[in-house]
Amino acid sequence: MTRPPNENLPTIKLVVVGDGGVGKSAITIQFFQKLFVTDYDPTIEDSYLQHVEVDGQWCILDVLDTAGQEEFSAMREQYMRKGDGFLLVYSVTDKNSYENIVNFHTQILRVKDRDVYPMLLVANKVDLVHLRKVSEDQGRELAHKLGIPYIETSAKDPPLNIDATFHEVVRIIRTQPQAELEKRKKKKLQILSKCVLQ
Ligand SMILES: Nc1nc2c(ncn2[C@@H]2O[C@H](COP(=O)(O)OP(=O)(O)OP(=O)(O)O)[C@@H](O)[C@H]2O)c(=O)[nH]1
Ligand SMILES: [Mg+2]
Repeated sequence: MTRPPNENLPTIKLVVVGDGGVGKSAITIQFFQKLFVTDYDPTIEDSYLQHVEVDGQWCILDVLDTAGQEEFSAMREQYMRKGDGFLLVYSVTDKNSYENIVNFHTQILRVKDRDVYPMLLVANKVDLVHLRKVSEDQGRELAHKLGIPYIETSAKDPPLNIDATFHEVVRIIRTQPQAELEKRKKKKLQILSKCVLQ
């Protein structure tokens, strides 16, 4: 792999959220270490740092793998403040984890005080076909309702869409601020033109 140029690269902070046991750590470790962790060891908080090239542009990816277990939920607001973008992960074998996504989404928007924020809905464990409880249609429907993109993953070997997930959220982060700025500019212009007309 070619190394990034020795210059000041932008750091992108990603936060991986979702219920306990959905595979947040498995996805993150598969991306950073290229291996599948079969044991379930509930996370308190882990972070990973790596130079990553997405669409020919290098950045430093700073990923926070969070605790899904309810007992650590008090830490949520604090890490949500730090994220430039979020992976909202549920397991297709766990309906509750799917239903809970809306709470993570709402809390992120509230903490960020924004109507939209870079997020990607991640439907994990799609390799467990016979245990699947949430269909692709249901996943896409939720993503549509939340106004965010959707991707299906498996952290198990051979991994499915793991690199694509991290690359996609970087793309969303890179494009969203511009869209936000344009929206604000438009709003400002509308207010100005109203003032001039009055
Ligand atoms: N078959 C399969 N198992 C998975 C997949 N992802 C995770 N697992 C398994 O599911 C269990 C929980 O995975 P974790 O990554 O530890 O879950 P987590 O979301 O980090 O859980 P918390 O740290 O408690 O929030 C582990 O036994 C993993 O091996 C997947 O894509 N397919
Ligand atoms: Mg974990």
